[in-house]
Amino acid sequence: MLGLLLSWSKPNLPAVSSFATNVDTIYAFIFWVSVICFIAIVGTMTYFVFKYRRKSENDKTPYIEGHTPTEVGISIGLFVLVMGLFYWGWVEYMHSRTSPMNPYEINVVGQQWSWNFQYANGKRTQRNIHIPVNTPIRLIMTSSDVLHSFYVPALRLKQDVVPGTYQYLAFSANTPGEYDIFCAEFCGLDHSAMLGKLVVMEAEEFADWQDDMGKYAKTAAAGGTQASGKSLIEQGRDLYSSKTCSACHSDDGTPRVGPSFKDLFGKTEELTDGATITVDETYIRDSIVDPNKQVVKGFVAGTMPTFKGQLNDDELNALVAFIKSLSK
Ligand code: HEC
Ligand SMILES: [Cu+2]
Repeated sequence: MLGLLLSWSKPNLPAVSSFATNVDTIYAFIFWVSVICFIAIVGTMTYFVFKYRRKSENDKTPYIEGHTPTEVGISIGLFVLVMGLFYWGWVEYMHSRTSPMNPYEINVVGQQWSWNFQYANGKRTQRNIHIPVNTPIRLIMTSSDVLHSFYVPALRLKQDVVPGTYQYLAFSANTPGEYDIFCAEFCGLDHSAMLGKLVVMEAEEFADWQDDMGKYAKTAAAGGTQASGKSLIEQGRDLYSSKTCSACHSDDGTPRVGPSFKDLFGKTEELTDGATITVDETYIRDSIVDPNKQVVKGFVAGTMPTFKGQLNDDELNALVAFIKSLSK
């Protein structure tokens, strides 16, 4: 019975994560609660319209007093129901925003009008993102121009990306195949063409695909895939020297003009205004493009020049990946 009700209200879409299945269950539950409430309310109303209709000219409406136990019961019952639904939805939502230990990370940059993906080994793809099956994935997402929204119906996941900051999504996909990606935020002329595929591959197939830089580099001209030959961390290390970060920041704990990058990621940083902050990707990015926003305790604001406009999103992603790699 329950299964039948569930399947009736199921969207006609593949569900390729446990998250997607749970979202469908919550959706079905809310749908059937609404149906039951609709029938109960409209049914009672219709019944009352007949039962208490005016039957003769001198019919007088009886004086009806409130019934406290019923009123309190309905209020508490609905409160419990609604808070229960909120809790159920919240728990599932948190699953999609917090990732398990050591996820496979991919950088996503939305851009008018395509999605760009950068993998740990430096490989890049446009439009299509490739991931291994049954592996925790974490997307570190941003936009290089306007608001976009990364939407994968098969995962039941949607996340807006905002220029200048990072958003995150965590999931794992359990069925190999190709699934649609849409941009769900009107972002300009070719918004409706901002399409792509989530390509879920068997783990070995994915490893081969990822290592195969040459073959995919050749398709770059066709708008397919590009490769730089260097891993994201190596690209970050190059920028660390070429952009003079190394003059003020060491990678081994030695104090210089600025704090060392060693063990920076994940640590609790004290700021000059007395606040503390846990160092994540967004904090590192902010520190680079807007150094005076959060000044580390014991250092002088204004010492670090801003790198705003001098580093593009790919370069910032590489620097963040490099700094993260010094904390493992
Ligand atoms: C002229 C010296 C100087 C240069 C060059 C410099 N920084 Fe800094 N940086 C500082 C100082 C001083 C601080 C601490 C004060 C603050 O937070 O602004 C800092 C803070 C930071 C922080 C926060 C560190 C923490 O412990 O919380 C990060 C991240 C950072 N810099 C990244 C970079 C990157 C990446 C580059 C190169 C693109 C760079 N910096 C170039 C001087 C510098
Ligand atoms: Cu878009």
